[in-house]
Amino acid sequence: MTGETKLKIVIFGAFGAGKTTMIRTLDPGATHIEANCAGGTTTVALDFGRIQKDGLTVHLYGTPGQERFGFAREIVARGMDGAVLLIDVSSPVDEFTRHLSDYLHGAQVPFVVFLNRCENTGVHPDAFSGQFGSSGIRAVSAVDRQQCMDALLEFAATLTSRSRGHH
Ligand SMILES: Nc1nc2c(ncn2[C@@H]2O[C@H](COP(=O)(O)OP(=O)(O)OP(=O)(O)O)[C@@H](O)[C@H]2O)c(=O)[nH]1
Ligand SMILES: [Mg+2]
Repeated sequence: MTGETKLKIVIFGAFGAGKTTMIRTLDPGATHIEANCAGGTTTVALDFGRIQKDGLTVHLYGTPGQERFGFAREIVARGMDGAVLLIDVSSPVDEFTRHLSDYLHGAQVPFVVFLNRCENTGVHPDAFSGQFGSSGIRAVSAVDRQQCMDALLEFAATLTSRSRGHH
């Protein structure tokens, strides 16, 4: 066994939840395939970024949040070691986010919930706990590099301890 561990982590979440922003924050050199939409851009295929830390390489993929890009989500999800469900706490949990949560539970992949936009005033991240089964939950802001890095590496560490001995 060599010292290098590679992980594929895929970020899911509804339209505009902040997936692309989070990957850009974690890896300023990340690649994005997007289209213009009202008020900004939307991911039409994927985001890809990379994080390297202490012999660990995380390949980070972002999925499109629009429901009609389900085929792209399936392709991007293949072979993932872990998943992040990103939730915008500034609006109520929608049907599609619940669908993603059910899908990830069914996929039997380790997954964690990141609550986004927690820096906004008047939001109540605590109200979201317990809504996504037994998965871990963490409050972040996709524009805060330190918070995103801590949350992602903490999740990655749970995956490397699970996979130790299998690779
Ligand atoms: N203030 C603040 N704005 C955010 C945060 N995360 C995302 N945004 C903004 O929200 C908008 C949508 O963010 P994106 O990162 O494009 O969202 P997405 O989940 O990739 O969206 P799709 O690819 O369309 O599903 C952008 O204008 C971001 O700048 C955050 O944590 N705080
Ligand atoms: Mg996006």
